[in-house]
Amino acid sequence: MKRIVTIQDISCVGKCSLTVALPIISAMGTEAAVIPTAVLSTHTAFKKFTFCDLTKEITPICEHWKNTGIGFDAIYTGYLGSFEQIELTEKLIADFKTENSLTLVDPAMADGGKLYAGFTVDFAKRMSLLCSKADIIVPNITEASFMLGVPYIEEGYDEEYIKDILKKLTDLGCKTAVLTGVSFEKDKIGVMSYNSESGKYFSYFRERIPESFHGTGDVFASTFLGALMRGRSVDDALKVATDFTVESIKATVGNAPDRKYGVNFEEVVPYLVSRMDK
Ligand code: PXL
Repeated sequence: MKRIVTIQDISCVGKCSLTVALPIISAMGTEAAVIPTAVLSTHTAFKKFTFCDLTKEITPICEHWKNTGIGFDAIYTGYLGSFEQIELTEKLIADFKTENSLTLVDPAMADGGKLYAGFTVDFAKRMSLLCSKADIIVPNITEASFMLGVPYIEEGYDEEYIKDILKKLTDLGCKTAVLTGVSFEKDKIGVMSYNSESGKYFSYFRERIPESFHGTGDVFASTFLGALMRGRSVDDALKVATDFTVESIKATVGNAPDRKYGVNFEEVVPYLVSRMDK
């Protein structure tokens, strides 16, 4: 069985970061080791939340693993709360990346044209340096815009615009860039990717569900990695991740107290598992 390590916070309620990554990657048949960067009572979109920083644990955890000879088939980075955590994540990659392993960076820090609470434009620039060390990155259009220092365009862009953003993202240094939340037609939304080695673009769209929920970026990234670890190609893994995210949103519409509480991905885990068997 493959083993990945994911570094991000644990928000106790709100279905994002580790409470999404762990169940999804496990259900898909890969061991998920974790480095929890902080414990929060909820994610930061709630009005109030408790916060316990775990930055000082990161180095001792990594040292123990190195001394024990523990290795990983992939390193998956998510929400990181500080410049120091980005630096330690770069060290994690330098220490544990091997020829055969994959580094997936989800620069989770913004959506809908806005940075999440507590982040700055300088932080987004710093995150772009972490992206340069990845094999694959999976920003949404807001995150990509902040990292590249270009204005965020909500709608009305064309394929050339997205292709240009993707190319600029790979120019940061990663092999493949995936942009989520891409929409060229009002009733469709999906992903577009660019592989800088082959020069090939790929896109996959589904029907737009006119509601948005917190944590869907984490559902997408976790599923994408889960599918890659099960040997799927990048294009196929993007389809699996997009479909599972859509099915999770569908399971939530009309059944959620508030968009902050995330999506009911748990209800569609059987669909995901059956898709992995095919
Ligand atoms: O899913 C993104 C995320 C993860 N972790 C924390 C967050 C957010 C988004 O707001 O606040 C703590």
